[in-house]
Amino acid sequence: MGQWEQFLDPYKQAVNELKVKLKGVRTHYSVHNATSPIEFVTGRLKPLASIYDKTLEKRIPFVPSEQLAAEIPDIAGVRLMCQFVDDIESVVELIRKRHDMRVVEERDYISNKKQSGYRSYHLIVEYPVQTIHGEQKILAEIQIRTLAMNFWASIEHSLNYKYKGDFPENIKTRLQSAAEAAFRLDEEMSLIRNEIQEAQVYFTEYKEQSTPG
Ligand code: 0O2
Repeated sequence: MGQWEQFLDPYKQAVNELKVKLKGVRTHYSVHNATSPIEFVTGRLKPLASIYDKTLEKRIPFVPSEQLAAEIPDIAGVRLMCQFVDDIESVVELIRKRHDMRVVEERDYISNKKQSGYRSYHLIVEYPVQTIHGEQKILAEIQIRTLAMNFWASIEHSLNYKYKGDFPENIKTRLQSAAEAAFRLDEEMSLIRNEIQEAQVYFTEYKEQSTPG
């Protein structure tokens, strides 16, 4: 097996485990008839090509090493989407309290949005993976954002891929105003949060009643 495959294996394991565990949080809320602050969960292993780009940016050798693992803390990445901005703090608190991972860094790009318009809350956690050689603590990045923030970030990410960060002026302006619109959407939804959640409870009960068995 290749050196990279061996190096990345625990990261792959961590992404899978974190996805199962954090999806489990959503299920626990549901069985206790409570509204989950997590709407959905995704995860990915950073592609080797993106790891390579990061090593160039950070001027570090592109070899599997402790230095690379420390400098690129998002090789294992999990994303948690929430319906409302206030849910983000609840999710962060939930993760801070867990005993199966340890938060080592927090970046609040919600209070301090990035120049691009990007908003999200990032946690770097230390997560122990059980390997055949014993326990290995690895770093993973958990990004927590609303559905609106996620929509904006996904679109911007694909455009970024096309323009390599060098956006034409009109696209840059559009993205800035789209980020503003996403921010306002989050604000509007927060104002009618109770109304929305009551409707969702009603809708879930209705679905359960009309499901045979
Ligand atoms: P991918 O494809 O998601 O893996 P640093 O170098 O440590 O100062 P860095 O590495 O940018 O800062 O870390 P940061 O700011 O925590 O951001 C890491 C990840 O957040 C990015 O990973 C993106 O997923 C997301 N992100 C940050 N800024 C933006 C942005 O302006 N637009 C979008 N769409 N996403 C952003 P990667 O490695 O860039 O990409």
